[in-house]
Amino acid sequence: MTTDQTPGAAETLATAAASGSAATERFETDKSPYDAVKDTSPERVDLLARSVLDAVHQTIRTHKVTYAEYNALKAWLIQVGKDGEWPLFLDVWVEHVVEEVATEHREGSKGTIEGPYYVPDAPEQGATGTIPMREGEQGTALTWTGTVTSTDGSPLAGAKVELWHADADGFYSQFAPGIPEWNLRGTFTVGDDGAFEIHTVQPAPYQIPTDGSCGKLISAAGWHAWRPAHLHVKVSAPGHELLTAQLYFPGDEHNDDDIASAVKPELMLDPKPAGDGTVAVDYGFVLDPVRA
Ligand code: MBD
Ligand code: FE
Repeated sequence: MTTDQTPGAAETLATAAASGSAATERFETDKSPYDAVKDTSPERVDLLARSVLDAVHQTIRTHKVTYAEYNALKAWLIQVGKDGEWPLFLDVWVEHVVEEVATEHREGSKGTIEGPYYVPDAPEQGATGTIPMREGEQGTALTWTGTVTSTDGSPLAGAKVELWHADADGFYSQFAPGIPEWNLRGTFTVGDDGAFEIHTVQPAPYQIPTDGSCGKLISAAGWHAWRPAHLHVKVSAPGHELLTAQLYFPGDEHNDDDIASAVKPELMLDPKPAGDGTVAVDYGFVLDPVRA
């Protein structure tokens, strides 16, 4: 045992490894991914599969990939599955382009990726409420007000704002052990005026787990593992497209080099001191009606 390895650091490593496989288990409980594409034609599958393989073949030819590199890739891909890190890998390095394509027609609020740590049905807090948190939860208290409207400006009564985020140590409840089940996860349902008032704490910058296969890629490539501090939301209302977004904070050193490429200028929250040691911000959402 080395002297610079504190018990706290060791706990952090164990926790990071667990988060990856917890995300895989959660995704596996959802049986709908295949149902949603059951009518996809063989022509479409052929087109997409060939297109991906062509890109791989092209990479090998262009860069003269060796057998040693091919075998290292094979070993690494096997290990990503064993580590349960496919959700992490895909959401960090692929999802942002899927989100871009899926939402390019929208006129309402910009969204961004969901990431691996959403859990549906977080406890209801009403239009004004405090997200579930522990006694003495670390982080500056944040009051967040806003409204949910349609693209024509009308308030969307009954809209839901589902909020989830990491704690000050970068851990998400239900994915890291030792945190109350719904900690920093809540559902806020707006009234007739479309307004909400959410009380939470400001999150800290976040490092994706570095002790598994994704971390191995990051260190082998000389990248970093950081995401800027962020709040995750899903905003929904009847007859409107679901908005999945994240909100960021100006001045975060990782806003310009998010490992997950999920920051957009429209997604900045700029809380101001409220005078009592807390901060406050106003930021609302505009949802696109579902097209006929
Ligand atoms: C996260 O918290 C996250 O938001 C993303 C996109 C990937 C890994 C961890
Ligand atoms: Fe996150």
